[in-house]
Amino acid sequence: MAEVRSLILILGDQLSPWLSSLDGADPARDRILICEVMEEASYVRHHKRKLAFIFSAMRHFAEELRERGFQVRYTRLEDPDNSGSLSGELARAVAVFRPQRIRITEAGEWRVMEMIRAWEGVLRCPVEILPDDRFLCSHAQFETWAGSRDSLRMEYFYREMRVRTGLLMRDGVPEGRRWNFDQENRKPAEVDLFQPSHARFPPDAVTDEVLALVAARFPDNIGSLEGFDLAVTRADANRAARLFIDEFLPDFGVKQDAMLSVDPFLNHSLLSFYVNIGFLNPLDLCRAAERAYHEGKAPLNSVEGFVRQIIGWREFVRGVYWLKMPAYAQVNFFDARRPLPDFYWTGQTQMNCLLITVTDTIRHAYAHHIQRLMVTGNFALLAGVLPSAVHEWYLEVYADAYEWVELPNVLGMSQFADGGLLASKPYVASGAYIDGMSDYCGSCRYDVKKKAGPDACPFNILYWDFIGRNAQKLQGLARLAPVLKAWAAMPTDRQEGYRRDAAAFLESLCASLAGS
Ligand code: FAD
Ligand code: DLZ
Ligand code: SF4
Repeated sequence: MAEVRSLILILGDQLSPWLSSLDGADPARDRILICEVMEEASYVRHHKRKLAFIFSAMRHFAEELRERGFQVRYTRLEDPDNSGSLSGELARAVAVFRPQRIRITEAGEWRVMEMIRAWEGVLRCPVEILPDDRFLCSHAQFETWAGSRDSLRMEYFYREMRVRTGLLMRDGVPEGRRWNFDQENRKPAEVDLFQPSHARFPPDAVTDEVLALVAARFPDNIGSLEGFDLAVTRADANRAARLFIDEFLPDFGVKQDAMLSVDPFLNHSLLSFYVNIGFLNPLDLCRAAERAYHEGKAPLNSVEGFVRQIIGWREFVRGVYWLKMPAYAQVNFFDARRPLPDFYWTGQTQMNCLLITVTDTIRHAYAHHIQRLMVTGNFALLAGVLPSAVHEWYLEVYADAYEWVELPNVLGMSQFADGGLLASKPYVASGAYIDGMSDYCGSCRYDVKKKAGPDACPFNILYWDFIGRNAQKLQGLARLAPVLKAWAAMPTDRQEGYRRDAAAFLESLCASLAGS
């Protein structure tokens, strides 16, 4: 065998032909390694749909590289000599190819980077670790931006990203002379009889094989494989992106925060699966949205909102993750200790908003942002659930979840467990918010207007209990000052009533936990 120059290991969320480790790769002299391993498939109990999506996407991507002339060594999960770990599979490939060096693009997760850093010593082969330039902001650029700030605010970071990328900029000024058009967004939910349908991709033979594998090997993991319809090739992911830009982007802004029982997707893009796995390039996606604006096909409030999610929030949370890990995984500002209620796994609860959000999650391995933030996240925060348990749930149940994006969204944005490093106030709300943005409350066993007694919406009770319980820790948060003032002015017997009702409700959750 001719001497192999580079052995290029491509991870399951690095499925991009423009990956830095593939830059300059030579099909004649280099070999590619892609491996399905139990270690990655089981470090948390991923949703079945997430596993099927990742394995099928990996298998299709290996084929795409072969069609481009590359020689790909691919380990399937069921291969009898699969060692079960990335390190083990790499060692086996090194023994076969005896490459001059190993090349890898840095991993998205801290856990995997620690592993990679050990390889050179263990394998006695040079390991070249390249930056992941699929992200628009490098670690060094983010560190410089963060500087010595005590709190990091996405809005200011986003403005710099707009200037840096030139997206929606005109002569150095933001398009429409404003950075943010959220005032025009955030309309409540309404059934739209003309709502278009999102892209669906029926399984091919490769996906069918993977579905059978996941069903057999992961029978107890959460979720359903029924009606699996995710894109597992780059070509199909691009089709989904085009359909989003043409059909859904125009109303993306106004419907962004709405929640509707009959439609879990509304005008959301459902593209995070494909961006995070590497099928779609985030900058190209933003440029396509910007083009739609310039061609008069989508309004500025929608296009700006979409671009902000990607070059703003997505890059920002990744920056925070790498700036603050590994300590970030342990934060617990409110000292919350409660276990995650069982209904997060089953959907069995009488709270209709949670029933719908968890059922959507079990079915699709997807819930949109406001469901994640203001229903499941809001409830866990109000109830005082242990942040690491909340984090683990989110990492398991969503098909777009990788720790670099999930952890800061959960611990920072949703649970305020970092004490305000990432968010300016905790995202807590009573039932009125959910009622205003959704059609969930009308058919709920609880009464969203009631604030006391057994029929009162639990969010109303838990909200004030949370404020009272944490009043001291919340002092100094300007955006919560009116709420803290209202709590302080509340008659003691009403405060006591909230505390009592909350304790009884949380006790009933514990009882159902014990009985489950
Ligand atoms: P859209 O609403 O269509 O948004 C467009 C794109 O913007 C998304 O595809 C995504 O790439 C990006 N985006 C939007 N918001 C965020 C954000 N806050 N952080 C990063 N990217 C963002 N996103 C993940 O990709 N993986 C996660 O594991 C994840 N966990 C979350 C947990 C919590 C508690 C919260 C509040 C948010 C989480 N998000 C996560 C962010 C967001 O909810 C999802 O990106 C979004 O719901 C994906 O659906 P979509 O593609 O239809 O998004
Ligand atoms: C999430 C995941 C899963 C389920 N399986 C694999 C796998 O078998 N092989 C692999 O290379 N990657 C997998 N991944 C993605 C990795 O966990 C991912 O690279 C890390 O989350 C680092 O971002
Ligand atoms: Fe959720 Fe309360 Fe509305 Fe029921 S009444 S759906 S618990 S917000």
